[in-house]
Amino acid sequence: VDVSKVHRTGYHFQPPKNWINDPNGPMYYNGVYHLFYQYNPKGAIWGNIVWAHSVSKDLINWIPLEPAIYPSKVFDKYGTWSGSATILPGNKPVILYTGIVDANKTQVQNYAIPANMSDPYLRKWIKPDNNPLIVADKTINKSQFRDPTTAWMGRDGNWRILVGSVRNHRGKVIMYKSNKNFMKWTKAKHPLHSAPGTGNWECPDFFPVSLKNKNGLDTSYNGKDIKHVLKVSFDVTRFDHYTVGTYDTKKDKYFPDNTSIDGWKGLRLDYGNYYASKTFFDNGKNRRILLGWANESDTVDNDVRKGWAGVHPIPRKIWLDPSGKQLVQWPVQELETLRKKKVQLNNKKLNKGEKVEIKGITVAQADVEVIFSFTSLDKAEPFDPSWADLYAQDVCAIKGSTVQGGLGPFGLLTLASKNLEEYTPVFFRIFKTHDKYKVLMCSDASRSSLKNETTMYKPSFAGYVDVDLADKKLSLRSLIDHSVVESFGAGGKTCITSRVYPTLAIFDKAHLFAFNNGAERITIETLNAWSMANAKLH
Ligand code: DQQ
Repeated sequence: VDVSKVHRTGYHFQPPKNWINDPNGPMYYNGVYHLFYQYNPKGAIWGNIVWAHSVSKDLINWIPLEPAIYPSKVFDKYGTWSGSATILPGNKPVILYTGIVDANKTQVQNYAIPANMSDPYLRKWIKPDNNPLIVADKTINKSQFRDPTTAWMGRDGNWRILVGSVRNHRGKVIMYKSNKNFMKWTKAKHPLHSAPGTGNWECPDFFPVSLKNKNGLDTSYNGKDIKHVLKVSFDVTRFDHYTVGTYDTKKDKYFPDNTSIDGWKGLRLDYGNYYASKTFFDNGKNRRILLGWANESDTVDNDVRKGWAGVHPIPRKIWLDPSGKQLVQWPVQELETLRKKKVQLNNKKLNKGEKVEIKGITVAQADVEVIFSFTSLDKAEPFDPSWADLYAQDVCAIKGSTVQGGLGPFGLLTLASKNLEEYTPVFFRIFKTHDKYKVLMCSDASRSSLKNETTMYKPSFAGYVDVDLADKKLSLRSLIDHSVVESFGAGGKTCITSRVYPTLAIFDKAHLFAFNNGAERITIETLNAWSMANAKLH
């Protein structure tokens, strides 16, 4: 087998070769979606970073263009790092990005504008000579000062942006304000928000969400019946953490709600391999879209051998759950245009220890949606109080898919070899605490590959699912794509992306099962699974 091909994705975004990381400056402009991303034109490891550029009509099929922004000026000679796009009044897009100006990684914030507004793809970008727009003052650590957000306009008519930073382990988002011309930025009196002991905050994202419906809101929108979300990528945990809260426009500060834990133990956009994400408002379909990055979990040597590293998860629509406590995410509907052959299962019972194989589709490249049900919660296992301090991931490592339980584990065995030498289970397990139930969702890579190079990362990713079990149902959707298993629990309340590298469960040697390993009988109410066509990625 050709190592460069066997784990490549069929419909998750990746360029033909080399290293990719963060999505940058996503926007919908004149009917076209723009995706820029951190890219190394020279190899499969991080370095030589430029803003590669692809455009799309549907967020799934992409047309590659030349890099839009690359080091060329004194204010970005050592790197063009992450940033965001803002569409200014008069329909004028502008990009803010971080330039690296010296070998000490000194960071400044620059802007770029389209060279030719009549080019529908906006291929060429100009970096005017009045850059940089923002440099760090003496109070700021200038090598931890990056990733400007999309700007929003306050009621006073001034623009505001955030830049991620840290001081004495306190992560923070520093706010800058500019008048209408977008060119004159001054630091606000206070950071919009900060939290002790969280380390450097990368790739901040700050946006309003509706309390009324699933529609997205323009980033500058402010009014009744909304909440704000602050997402930051924690350099130390390598997860994208967020809180839901209130933006106090008088104090120009953000206050997380008391239902949102502010820090490492808080909510994550994805409980797996997902980082440096960014949203944008799609005014074509009135929705907010989330883009992210899933790094490899293989060794650097293997990345170099295969000649590529990094993929982007499927763009997700994102909105506030009616409870107001968390976000919900779902793959954009356009993904469904890739669905080909379909198989279906209805009302299939699974007793303890039973599994059923899903056959007849290309299960190494598939979209699977399933609804499980059960008749009683009585058999739920007690939640060990000593686990309260653990991360969900640690509980999943203790209570894996083969550890028999009461209510669960049940779910899917993805990218499985025929005799289960390899498999990546995605499953639920329901626990009972003193007064309620706790639903654990796992995407466990620990048995995903027979390759056991010591540095290969095979984590038992997991998160809890805050779901009402009154109807005794749990749904799961998994997007399987050779080395990606991207899963959505309970309609997108908990999401987990895993990167896995099977050696046997590849192409048509891969198998897919639904299983139950709990004492309570589980019913597959319906399972729909589709072969997925290749997306046009390059
Ligand atoms: N990646 C970029 C930085 C950002 C980091 C550099 C996050 O701007 O902080 O490639 O992955």
